Amino acid sequence: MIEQLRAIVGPAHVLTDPDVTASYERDWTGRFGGRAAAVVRPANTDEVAAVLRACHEAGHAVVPQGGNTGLVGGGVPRQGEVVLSLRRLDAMEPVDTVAAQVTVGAGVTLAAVQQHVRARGFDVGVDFAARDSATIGGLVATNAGGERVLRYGMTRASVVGIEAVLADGSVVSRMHGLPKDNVGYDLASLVVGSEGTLAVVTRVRLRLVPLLTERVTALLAVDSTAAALALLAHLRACLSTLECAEVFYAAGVDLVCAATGRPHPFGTNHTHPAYVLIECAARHDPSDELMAALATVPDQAGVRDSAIAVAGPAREALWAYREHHTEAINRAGVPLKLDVAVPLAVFAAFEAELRATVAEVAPDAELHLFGHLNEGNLHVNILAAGDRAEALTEAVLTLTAGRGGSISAEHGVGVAKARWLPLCRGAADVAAMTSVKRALDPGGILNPGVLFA
Ligand code: 2HG
Ligand code: ZN
Repeated sequence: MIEQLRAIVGPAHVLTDPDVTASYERDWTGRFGGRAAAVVRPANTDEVAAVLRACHEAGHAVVPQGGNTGLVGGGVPRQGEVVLSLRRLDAMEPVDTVAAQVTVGAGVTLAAVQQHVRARGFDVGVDFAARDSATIGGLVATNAGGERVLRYGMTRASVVGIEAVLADGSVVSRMHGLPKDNVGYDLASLVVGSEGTLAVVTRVRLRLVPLLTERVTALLAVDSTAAALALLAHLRACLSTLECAEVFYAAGVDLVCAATGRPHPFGTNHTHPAYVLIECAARHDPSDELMAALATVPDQAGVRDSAIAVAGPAREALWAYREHHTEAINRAGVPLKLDVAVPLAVFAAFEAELRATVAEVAPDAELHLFGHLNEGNLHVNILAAGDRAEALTEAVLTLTAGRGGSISAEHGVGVAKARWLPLCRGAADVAAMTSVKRALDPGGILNPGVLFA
């Protein structure tokens, strides 16, 4: 089969030397990975189709991979699969300025698309810290969320067309970008968030948003999670330009400052229980609107301190406290990562319960919480979990599901959460999903072990 793959993509693009394949075989955190039979790097949709046909006929499992920034083990091999790297599918078509859409290859990074469309006065609705490596195909396959979900929704909301290859090598494609198209099942929507288990995304047509060049960022120190939520409710009600609302806590700020050498946001002697980072964006300077909104924050809202930045570098300095969390945590060890969301009505109580649960199950572990406030989405990062990792996962996910939450808000299920799928999805849901999987991938070659344990 390796010979067949070499004939399809050319010998230079079938990698088997362990020194070369290593970076494709382990995830970014170092938590997941295994050996691949080979890493195959096709150049276009036809080659992807031929590779899948060959693997389908041989009954050989395939793990599709984009920028390898996933956090749930869904894009790295486990036991001798073929890794199908989509990174060479990096073509970008000109921006369709009339439709406000663009078509790009699956292997283009988010940052490259942003740069491409910003030059024409547009922007991508999705954004997050891994933008320089994460690829559009991966964003689509995982329905990536990020920092602008408050305004623009998850990746699904930005997808108007998909070309994808099914397990047997057949190509499904709907790339005309019609905002209205009710002819049959929406296959694109089905593929979004399917984590490489139903099809391999090769090209994507994205709906673009206007480029909002005027931005103001504020970091607010608050008393508690309840205060953060009260602040959010106030700001959302009076700001038409609100784009991001992120939350993090004292321990995370300490870690980021230690890892990056940055000063504490409000001076070393002023660490606060919780921090809210917000950003407003518009065509015209949104500072006045923000200042007016902040001036009317109710006294009981528990805001302790604030910093506001308009200029690019000053805004980046505030964002750094949030965006360096992942990296700073990774430097301290290999964390257990969970990604949960609960309804905002129970968010504050949940945060307290979560801390208590972790302390009870693993008293020596170090817990870092941060995330996307408006969506009730907390990234639960636990260092020094030791042999308590499984027990912690069980306890945190059970607690989350019990509060009406999601055990994977935006990172996907991957292999990391597959065992716990039934916590969030009923028997009929799982049966329907299994039927879809069997129908589209009867040989079970696409990303086995992901989504379904
Ligand atoms: C973020 O919001 C990402 O920064 C990564 O979703 C979260 O590292 C994490 O746990
Ligand atoms: Zn996130």
